[in-house]
Amino acid sequence: MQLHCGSRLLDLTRPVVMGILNATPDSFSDGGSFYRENHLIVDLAVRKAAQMLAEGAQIIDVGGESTRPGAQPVSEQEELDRVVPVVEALVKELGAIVSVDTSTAAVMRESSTVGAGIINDVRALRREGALAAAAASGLPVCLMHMQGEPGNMQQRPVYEDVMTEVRNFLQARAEACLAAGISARNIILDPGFGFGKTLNHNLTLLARLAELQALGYPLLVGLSRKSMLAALLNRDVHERLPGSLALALAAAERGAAIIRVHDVAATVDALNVMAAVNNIKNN
Ligand code: 7PJ
Repeated sequence: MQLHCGSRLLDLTRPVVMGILNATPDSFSDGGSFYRENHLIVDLAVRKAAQMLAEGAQIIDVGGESTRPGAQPVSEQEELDRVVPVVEALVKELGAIVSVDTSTAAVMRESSTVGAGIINDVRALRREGALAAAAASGLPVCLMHMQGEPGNMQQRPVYEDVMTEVRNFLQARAEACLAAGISARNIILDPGFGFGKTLNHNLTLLARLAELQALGYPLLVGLSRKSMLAALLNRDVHERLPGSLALALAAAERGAAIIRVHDVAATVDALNVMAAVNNIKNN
């Protein structure tokens, strides 16, 4: 299985790591890293991305909107100013496969113009103009499930049957993409860990991830440092690496194709060890 990410090919025969690059002043675990006196320094972002690529990341995910619970919304212009120069620099200077973490049509359009390779939308292309912008880009799209909006999603998440509801939502969004002219081989699905989910919802979705694989699209998971680890282990955000690795491996064992993480080197090591074990098992 291969994804055509603009001019780059991404091989998904084995799980790959997507490194997180937050071009935000306020993300929950590493916001503001590339800001000095309130100004985004593109070069600092390029250096961080270069390090993640050297550690084995195959994709760099650039986001300009913090979606942590309760985060402030960002204007379209502000998001463009944060994201587009970073995407452009990563493509030009590093030749990286860049995914752009956005729900905003204009950001999708301008990012694809400067060489983005994947559109990653936590709102699954439900915002006005997003479906058309994504279709016009010709790029692969990641459709994520979220209950509610970042401002209210963790207040009281309720499902009758979380697995069925997430699966039906993702299937319906994939069908909307097909109807809008997006090719089936350009669709990636994501259950959206932590986006309107209790600990139990998250664990159920992870334990039963293989059922989502049955929809026939590659799966992306974002579990890195998420608050489900606070609920499980009572750890601060910078003490969540061991827990994040366990979640990454659990997801990879259940068929996740793309693992979105902050800690690239450690995750690549863990996946390589898992692959070595599975290689023997399958012989
Ligand atoms: C996710 C994401 C995720 C996808 C964020 C964080 C919050 N995109 N963007 N999946 N999470 N596709 O990193 O904790 O889980 S932002």
